[in-house]
Amino acid sequence: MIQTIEKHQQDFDARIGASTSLDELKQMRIEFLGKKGCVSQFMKDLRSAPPEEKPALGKHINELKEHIERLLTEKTEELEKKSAGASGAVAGFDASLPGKKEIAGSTHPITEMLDEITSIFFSLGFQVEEGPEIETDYYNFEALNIPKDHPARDMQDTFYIEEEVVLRTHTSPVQIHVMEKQKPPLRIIAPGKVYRCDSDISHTPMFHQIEGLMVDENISFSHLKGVIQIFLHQVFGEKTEVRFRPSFFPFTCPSAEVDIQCVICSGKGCRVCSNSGWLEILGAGMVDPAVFKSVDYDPERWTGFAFGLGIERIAMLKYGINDIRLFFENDLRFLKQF
Ligand code: 2U9
Repeated sequence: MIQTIEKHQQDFDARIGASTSLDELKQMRIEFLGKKGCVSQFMKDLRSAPPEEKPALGKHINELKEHIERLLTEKTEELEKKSAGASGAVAGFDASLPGKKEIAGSTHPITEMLDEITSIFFSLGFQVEEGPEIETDYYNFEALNIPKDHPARDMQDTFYIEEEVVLRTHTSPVQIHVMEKQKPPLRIIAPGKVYRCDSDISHTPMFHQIEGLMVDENISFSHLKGVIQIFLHQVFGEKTEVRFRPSFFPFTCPSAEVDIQCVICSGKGCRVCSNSGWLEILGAGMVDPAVFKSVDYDPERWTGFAFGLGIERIAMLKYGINDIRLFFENDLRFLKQF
């Protein structure tokens, strides 16, 4: 019997050495270790062997069984590794199954618009300045020549934290802080969140602004027109018509509102432009001498222009969005379009 056991081991060793597939190994496991396999048969034969031979025979059979199990396990791992290497798979991973789609995040359309506008002004030599969203009455109103009885100061329009402390209603206080610290020449933009008590289809209590300020000797309204025209052509296209209308702001004089030809109807007149053919895009003007006095700039020597625009409004016109609230509802069906 010992010779038969050894013969089976030699047979097994030859076959496992030559085996090349996992199917072959499965077949060998059945043949050698299965219920009807040779190891089971040796165990049955052991029962009828002479008692004095039983211990040695049992030891041989167990050694054969352990030998077969060990080699089958080793060879299985080796062949699995080989096939994983070839297909790029790992154990327990089925490369033929459809993959899970990774959902990638994307930049918010307002951030995109802010970045686009910032980089246009950056290319024109403007530096980005930031400041606090909570401001004193002085920086938000007083230093900007906004009189005590101005409607913007009303509690209906401004969020008050304390009597003299507000959520900034525009980013203009940033320019005041910068002018207090730096002497001209200056070329800065101030992007950021601003707050006003207002909520409807085109107003939200928080929105984003970019304001710009350029101060130097001999800065004129022509410089303002040139910079604004370059900016609007870059955002809405080189052929976009731009017009300046007289207006009034407490912090600029003269002041203007700037329109572009309606991007929806190309000036023919439609619902979006209230049939005027024009869309109001931003406000601008020459810095009022009273503002320069409050930061100790000599208005006889320095002149400058300033402008302000709402990011949401520009994004709505650029992308044809009719409700500002869509920007803040975080509905992925809306956000994924940008
Ligand atoms: C300083 C001096 C002057 C900033 C300006 C406007 C005109 C303007 C509005 C546009 C749409 C606000 O978001 S909006 O509602 N802004 O029309 N802003 S001039 O003038 C300044 C700023 C700072 C020191």
